[in-house]
Amino acid sequence: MKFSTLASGLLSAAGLAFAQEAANGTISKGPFPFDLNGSNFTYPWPVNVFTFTSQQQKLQMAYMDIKPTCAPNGETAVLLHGKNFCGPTWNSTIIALAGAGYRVIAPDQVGWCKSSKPDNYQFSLNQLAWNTRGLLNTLGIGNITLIGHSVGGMLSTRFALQYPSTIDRLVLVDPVGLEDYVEKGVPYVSVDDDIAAEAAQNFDALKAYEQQIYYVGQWDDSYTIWVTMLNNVYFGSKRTQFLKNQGQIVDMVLTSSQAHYFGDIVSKTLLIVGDQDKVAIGSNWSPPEVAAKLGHFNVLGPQVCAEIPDCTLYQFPTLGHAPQISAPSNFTKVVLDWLNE
Ligand SMILES: *[C@@H]1O[C@H](CO)[C@@H](O)[C@H](O)[C@H]1NC(C)=O
Ligand SMILES: *[C@@H]1O[C@H](CO)[C@@H](O)[C@H](O)[C@H]1NC(C)=O
Ligand SMILES: *[C@@H]1O[C@H](CO)[C@@H](O)[C@H](O)[C@H]1NC(C)=O
Ligand SMILES: *[C@@H]1O[C@H](CO)[C@@H](O)[C@H](O)[C@H]1NC(C)=O
Ligand SMILES: *[C@@H]1O[C@H](CO)[C@@H](O)[C@H](O)[C@H]1NC(C)=O
Ligand SMILES: CC(=O)N[C@H]1CO[C@H](CO)[C@@H](O)[C@@H]1O
Repeated sequence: MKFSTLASGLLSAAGLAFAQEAANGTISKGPFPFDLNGSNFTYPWPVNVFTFTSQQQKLQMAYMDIKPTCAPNGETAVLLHGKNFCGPTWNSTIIALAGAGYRVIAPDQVGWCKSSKPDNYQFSLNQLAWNTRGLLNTLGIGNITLIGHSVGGMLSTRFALQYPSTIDRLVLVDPVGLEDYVEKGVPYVSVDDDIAAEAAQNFDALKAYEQQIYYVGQWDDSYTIWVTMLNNVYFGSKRTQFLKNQGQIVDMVLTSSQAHYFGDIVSKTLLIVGDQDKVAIGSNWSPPEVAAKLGHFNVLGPQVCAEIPDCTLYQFPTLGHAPQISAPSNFTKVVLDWLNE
């Protein structure tokens, strides 16, 4: 019913149709090749593909669509991954939400994982939100609980601003861009430099970064699968396009700050941060005095939550950038307790 309201709105009111403009495409349930668009990771649920036209080309977004594993509550949760992640990194969150009656949609964004890696694409948060809203429209899904992590949290912020009437609740998990990196002094580096940095990545470098930044120096064997999944895309069949897309995405995050819009979010919001999180785009190429100012999630969490009109803050004192991976049961409890309020 919620979707028919949305759809009739789309058809009846030109103004709303414009406000709701989104990708329009088709769904395929495969079967797909083992290596789908450069990722050979076996996803924990079946992969479907949304095909749509964007920027004069056919593109595919891969996604998982998980049914509730208990009595359905009629609601849909949409989970947006971060830069070094894919839909499956939400594994434990998906299990918990489906177990609480939610239908769960976990897409891979264009430029990541099992989705298209276009040679020529103008990445923007607005464009990725347009793609994702189109997938949901095509599935007949109106209102959602939107949960985004890291770059996916920044994207969720943009999504909530762009399609406010389709958001029931918003959960931001260690989102990047709680601060405007450029405003704080991060020097601009070119997309070419960003691509070169992507090309220098390998398993050991990814693991070392994740250990230091995501897991506060700790390592658990259960984290290794996510480094392997990511590294196999870096060295997979779409390596060249992937490096370019990821470089473009770094540029997008640097140059598309949403930090000045938090006051405009109308959705009921839960902001979850790990107080030890230090992630900041550009901190590794900024002068030390600039880098020292960046990525203080323990300060940024309270500051940003005070700007969002209807915000609840949850801080994990001992955790870093990925609480849904490092403390999955604590994380899902915080999310479900808030959703059930
Ligand atoms: C989406 O595309 C299909 C096929 O071209 C068309 O029939 C349908 O009207 C479009 N829907 C919207 C909402 O634009
Ligand atoms: C997802 O979680 C389940 C339950 O803990 C586990 O059995 C499975 O291996 C996990 N899958 C991935 C890809 O992590
Ligand atoms: C979506 O949810 C919001 C918040 O609960 C509500 O204001 C809005 O009317 C709903 N939209 C639709 C299309 O059901
Ligand atoms: C997946 O891709 C990576 C990178 O190309 C490769 O090293 C690995 O062997 C592949 N895995 C399988 C199971 O084919
Ligand atoms: C997770 O919850 C348990 C049980 O309440 C608690 O002992 C533990 O400190 C929590 N861990 C984190 C990282 O919050
Ligand atoms: C750009 C690209 O290679 N896209 C492919 C992604 O996977 C789908 C499904 O197999 C293919 O149809 C696309 O060609």
